[in-house]
This record gives sequence, C-alpha cells and structure tokens, in this order.
Amino acid sequence: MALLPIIIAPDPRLKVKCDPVEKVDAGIVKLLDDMLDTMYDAPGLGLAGPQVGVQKRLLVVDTSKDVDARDPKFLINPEILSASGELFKYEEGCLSLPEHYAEVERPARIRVKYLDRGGAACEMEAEDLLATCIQHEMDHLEGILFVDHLSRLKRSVILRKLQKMKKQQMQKAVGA
Ligand code: GNR
Ligand code: NI
Repeated sequence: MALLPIIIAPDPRLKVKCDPVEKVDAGIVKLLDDMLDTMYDAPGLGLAGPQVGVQKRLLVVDTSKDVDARDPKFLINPEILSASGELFKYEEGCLSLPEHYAEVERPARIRVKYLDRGGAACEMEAEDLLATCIQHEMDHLEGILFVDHLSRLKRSVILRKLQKMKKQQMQKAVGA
C-alpha cells in the first residue's frame, strides 16, 4: 500500500489526453491498488491516472456509502457504449480542485466497456452518482476537469483561487 501525491490544478499534467494501457501487468495492478488507497485516504469517490501523474487510461471509483461495505471498481481503457438522453445533476467536487464544488449535468445512465483489474473485457451499466463519477473520471483521461463544464467566468474564478493557494503553499515551503 502506498499513498500517491495528488496533482492540484492548474497543472499542464491535468490537461493531456491519456494513452491506452497496452497490457494489464503487475505494474498496472500495483498502480491501481495504490490509486485506490490514495482515493480512500483522501477521501474521494474516484481517482484517475493523470491526477497521480500517470498519463494512462485507467481509473478507480467507489460510490458505496458505508466504509464497511466497500465496492471498488477498476476501469482500464473505458469506453462509453451508450448514454441516456435523460440527465442527472450533481454537485461535483474533484481532488485536483480542492474545496471547490459546482453542479454539473451529465447523462443519468451509461453503458461502459472496459478491462477490469484482471485484464478481462467487461461491460457495466451505471446510473446516477456512479454514472456521474465514471464520466467525471473519464473526462480526466481526456484532460477535462469538471470546471470545463462551467461558464468561463466560474472556471477562471476557481482556477485563479487554486493558483493563488498553490503559490502561497510554495512560498511557505521555502520559508519565504
Ligand atoms: O471525490 C470526488 N467526488 C465527486 C463528487 C461528484 C462527482 C464526481 C466526484 S469524483 C471526486 C474525486 C475526483 O476528483 N475524481 O477525479
Ligand atoms: Ni476529479
């Protein structure tokens, strides 16, 4: 078990399109397990490769309410097969945009195909919060953050606040 540092926006590493995973080998399995530990520790409902500096198409999610009934899902090379016309609105947060929240509307139900932690080809259906989280994580694989679904003004306010916070933390770290 290892906790990985989470990259905070604005950062160019959160803006890149990720590459497919070629082979689900021991290194990928270890990375997924470390990502899950990092997500539970944060705590968060999901975590995608680029948030821990890995530009690969993989993510973890767990929207179960109870820590005693955890239900982690590992999705490698996920693709959306279909999405409902009906939308679901949820106040989203992101571990890469700490302390900022905003409502985003996305399809309420999706069908996704992916490789699981064992490398097996799978399909699943998700709705409401789980569907929202999977779409939020899949956005990360395209270099998209939830603020990219907001107005330019709302997005720039949030990103400027985070930029300022990062600058202050940097100055504190060097004792300025
Ligand atoms: O912890 C998280 N909560 C959340 C809430 C609503 C919609 C998506 C999410 S995912 C987020 C963790 C994260 O940043 N994943 O990329
Ligand atoms: Ni996120």
